[in-house]
Amino acid sequence: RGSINLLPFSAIRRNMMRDNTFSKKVFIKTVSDNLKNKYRKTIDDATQQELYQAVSEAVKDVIMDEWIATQRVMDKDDPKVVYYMSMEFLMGRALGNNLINLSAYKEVKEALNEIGVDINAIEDQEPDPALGNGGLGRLAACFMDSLATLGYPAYGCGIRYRYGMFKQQISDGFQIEVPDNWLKDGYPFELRRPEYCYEVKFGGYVQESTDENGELHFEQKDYQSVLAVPYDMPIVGYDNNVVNSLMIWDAEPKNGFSLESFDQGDYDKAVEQENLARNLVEVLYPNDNHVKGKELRLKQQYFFVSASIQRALARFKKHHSDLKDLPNKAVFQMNDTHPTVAVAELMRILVDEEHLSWDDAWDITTRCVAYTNHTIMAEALEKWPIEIFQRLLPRVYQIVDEINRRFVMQINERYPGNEDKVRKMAILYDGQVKMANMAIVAGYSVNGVAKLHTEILKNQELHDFYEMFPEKFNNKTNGITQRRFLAHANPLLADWATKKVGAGWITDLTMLSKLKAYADSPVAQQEFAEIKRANKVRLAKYIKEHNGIDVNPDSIFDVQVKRLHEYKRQLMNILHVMYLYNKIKENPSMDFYPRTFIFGAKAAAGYRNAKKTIKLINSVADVINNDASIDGKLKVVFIEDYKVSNAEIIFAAADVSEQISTASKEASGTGNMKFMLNGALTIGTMDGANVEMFDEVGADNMFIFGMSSDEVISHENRHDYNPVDVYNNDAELRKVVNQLVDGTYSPNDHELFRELYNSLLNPQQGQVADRYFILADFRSYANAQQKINDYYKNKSAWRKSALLNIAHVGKFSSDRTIQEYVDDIWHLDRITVNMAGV
Ligand code: 6GP
Repeated sequence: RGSINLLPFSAIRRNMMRDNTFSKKVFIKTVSDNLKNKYRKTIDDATQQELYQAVSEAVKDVIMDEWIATQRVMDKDDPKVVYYMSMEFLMGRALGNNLINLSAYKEVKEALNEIGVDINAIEDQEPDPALGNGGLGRLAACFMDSLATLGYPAYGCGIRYRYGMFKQQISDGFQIEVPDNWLKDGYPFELRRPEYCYEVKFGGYVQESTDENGELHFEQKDYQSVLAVPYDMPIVGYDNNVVNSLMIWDAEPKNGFSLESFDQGDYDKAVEQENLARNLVEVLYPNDNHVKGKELRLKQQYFFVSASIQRALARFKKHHSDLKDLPNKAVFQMNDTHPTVAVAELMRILVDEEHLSWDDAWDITTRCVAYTNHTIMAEALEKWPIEIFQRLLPRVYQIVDEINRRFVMQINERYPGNEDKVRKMAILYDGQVKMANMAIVAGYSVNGVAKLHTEILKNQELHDFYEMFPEKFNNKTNGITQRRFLAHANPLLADWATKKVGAGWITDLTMLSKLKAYADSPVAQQEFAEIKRANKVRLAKYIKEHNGIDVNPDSIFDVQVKRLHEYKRQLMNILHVMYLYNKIKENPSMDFYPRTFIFGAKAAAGYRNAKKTIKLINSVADVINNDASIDGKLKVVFIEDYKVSNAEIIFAAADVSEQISTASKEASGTGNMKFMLNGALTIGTMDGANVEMFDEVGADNMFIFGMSSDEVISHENRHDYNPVDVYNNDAELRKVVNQLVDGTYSPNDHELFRELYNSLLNPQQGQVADRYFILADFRSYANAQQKINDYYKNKSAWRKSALLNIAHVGKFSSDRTIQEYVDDIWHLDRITVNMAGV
């Protein structure tokens, strides 16, 4: 074993190796033992699902050793830990990713191959755990991957929703939401940890009492409570033996029927506690960049935050007795305002349970919590009616009230008599608890997620706070993990890159800059083109299987995949498709490179315009795809149930990446980076991280169009944008907009798309016409699209640009982002996990 420890091989090899060669035999033996013990089956009669479970158990066996070793190091070294608190973790499938990070993917693939098992089919058996909506949740998942890979001690803290994001079905062109029971077959990569249960209390009232020393005590009485039970998921670092944990909390009734309640004869209350536990973690709220102040959601927030902080403090106390050391050992990063109640909960525990003075508790808390803002969309700002907050969390509310009282004093000191400042900045105002304000007041760091976004926060949205606390504000441009989105998603390109520049890019994405040397090489261009084509064939096959549509892999694959939201402007994209279709019909011989427009997007269940946009895309697809007269030049595909697992296939196959949000609205975007990594060229606005992509890759390799964020914001402030003018002055655009309501795409119901039409031209009460400047930007969008058409014909130029995109993607690794968080905010030390002797 001694010699094996010297080898730079992953753990799976160590376990499954004999004489320095990977023992496929041992691996297969493990799999078949698992099948026998779990199902009383052999490899030959096992189902694919059973094989998936058995393979996963074999892989888990390897992970467990590293997980134990990592925990041992954490116990021994007692390093500072980041707790990444997030309502959402959009992890995607684990099996393939774990194998990649154990650097055992190829070996296992071959081993399975030898017994006639296709690893892709096995991977497809895994549910795609969608415990998140979109960008915010996926970012959290990328961060977990990078933290482990860089060797930083971290816990993800979240909720184990029984039902994550719904499964999307398309029926007659409409979205239907179907529950996604991801746990139904059992999830092999989770570990129930009943030994770390905590009680979380809701409701009741606060009883005040004075002890013999005259000290005040506060006790929550007559409450309902649940037991929070954590499930840990391993987060495997890349080839470094580090395995961090994602702890997601399940809720269970405290002890079935609580005895105390029975003593009081309060049967109803016992039943309520049962129901509370059942409902609490039942389902993820399916809104992206939007909140509705639902009581159950506040319960979810407090539930996972309270449990996570209790577990963090218990860990801390194993090594320390003085809570003043907490900021040296723990930092709580709040992923948007959703976990902001952490501020008050930590204060409550320090003051009520640990008996610290308010000032000491505040000093500790404000050195332990930090806040990330992910959006400036007003509808995403969390505000809770005081009535709900106080009823649900009576003691926590008192603490918020005191934090607010002291902060308002501070505002008054700094701006005497300025009620406007109080109105804008107070935590409690107008009968509401404003979570962002609490996060900023308590957090020692406030960060945006791209340069432009952070500037907008400082200069507009959060300007008052910036003036008061400039030192808190900082930028952390988002990133993505290349392990999932290149190594796993695009093995052909990954191997090719490794051949050209070595494997270093897997943990240092800037190494891809060496590809610049190949950008002009005809051979490299050709190789890249073949890989892209193979990936397009793979996606075409997926589309054929799932949508029944034939698409031409030699057409331009033009892709917009992301949540459906008006500010992301899928509507502009499909209007432009309608516009192209009109042009082709009018002039069949016009110069036009065949194009396949691919969409994928889930809409929040209650978001009417978003759902209508999905229907519109499908209706346009129906008409265009069935029109033989255009000779297949134009195709439109809406991919059902867009999720992490099919995203991986989609990014790899894209030629054109649509990043067309109204400037200033997309805080960063991360899909944009995944496309770039896979050699797609971006058509986009100067919004979010597009701006920084532009800085990296330059105007020659990206198609920028549309109004700047300054222009958008100034129109918004001056209320001087009138889409009717644009409509009147552009006949082609007018025709397209009219087609929304003339039956071209809805012959049986001309009114079907009236709401979309109205959103552009006839605002209903309380709305703004074309709030997202679709008509304003349309012409410049169409022009940029025309440039793409022309440029693509120049194969060598296009491929060169694609290669240059890949070569300049280095900055957008989440490894870089995490290193910045560590340097500027978290101040963590790396751990080293040595498997010698394990
Ligand atoms: C998203 C932003 O919309 C997106 O631009 C960004 O890349 C992502 O967060 C990660 O930072 N925001 C959300 O998903 C959200 O719900 C509250 O914000």
